[in-house]
Amino acid sequence: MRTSNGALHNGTVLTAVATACTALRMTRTAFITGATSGIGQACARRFAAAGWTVIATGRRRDRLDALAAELGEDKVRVLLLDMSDVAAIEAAAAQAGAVDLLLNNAGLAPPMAPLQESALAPSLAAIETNIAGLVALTRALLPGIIARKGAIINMGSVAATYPYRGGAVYGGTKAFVRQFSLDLRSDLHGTGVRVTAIEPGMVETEFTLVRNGGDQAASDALYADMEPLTAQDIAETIHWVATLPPHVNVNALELMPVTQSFAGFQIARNT
Ligand code: NDP
Ligand code: 8X3
Repeated sequence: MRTSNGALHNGTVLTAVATACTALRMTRTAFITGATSGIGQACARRFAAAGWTVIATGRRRDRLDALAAELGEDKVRVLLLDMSDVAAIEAAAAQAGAVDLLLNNAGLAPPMAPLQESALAPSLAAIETNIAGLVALTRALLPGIIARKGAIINMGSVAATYPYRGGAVYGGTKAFVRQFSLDLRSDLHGTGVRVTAIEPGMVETEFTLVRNGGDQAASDALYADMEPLTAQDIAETIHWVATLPPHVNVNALELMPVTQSFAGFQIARNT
């Protein structure tokens, strides 16, 4: 835009320079938590295939190394990171430097027992990873993300919206993720940073195996005779969200397998 004396408007110049700088930066960097399995691993593959540099994190070193060997050590940087360790999170963020995309994917669910029949430790582990770790990492990486006008994509779940028996803590953590994502958008107003919560239903990964303490038969039974979403479905969706034009923000995106839908309320009767 030109002013009346023909000079380019300062704001327009700055925007043009910023866009040119972004375009000139050959590769973008995605920091992905929980890249050792399931959705995070599929996202690492999807973003690396699209030319991004991926910082792949998780607790299982052998899997991170295998991923780097598969995708190329020039494309994948490996960072061992336990999302329940705030000091380690801050150190990892400092090591990572500025990133264009933070995918807060690492997460887990305690076993599906009603709270009154449950052990406390698995619930606290889920809260530490799904909530505390996510907040700590986001906060630590934000200055670099703001500098790059980047994006944050948080893994929520349909469990944030639709309650089920035995899901109080897991659903509660994902409801936090949804609200945190929306409020963070307000904090970041005017920075150009985009924030999205992705909220899938059933995706066949190691999620149910972990939730059931390694019981493969229980996991197989949950996904038997139906067609769950795949980790690749979610990776494709996340890549789409991340590569929309910079003026478009998807606030929250819920998706389910066609073969999963809703059941009604339950009623405890006097008889
Ligand atoms: P997986 O169990 O296959 O993957 C979970 C990932 O999270 C692993 O890479 C694991 O890495 C990582 N992780 C778990 N705890 C920690 C921790 N303390 N520190 C660091 N990394 C950790 O499950 P999904 O791929 O399905 O799950 C990914 C996300 O998607 C989770 O947030 C989950 O809640 C969410 N989700 C899953 C759905 C599903 O049906 N599968 C549906 C909706 C949402 P490692 O063990 O190596 O540390
Ligand atoms: C897990 C989704 O549908 O298995 O986040 O509860 S579901």
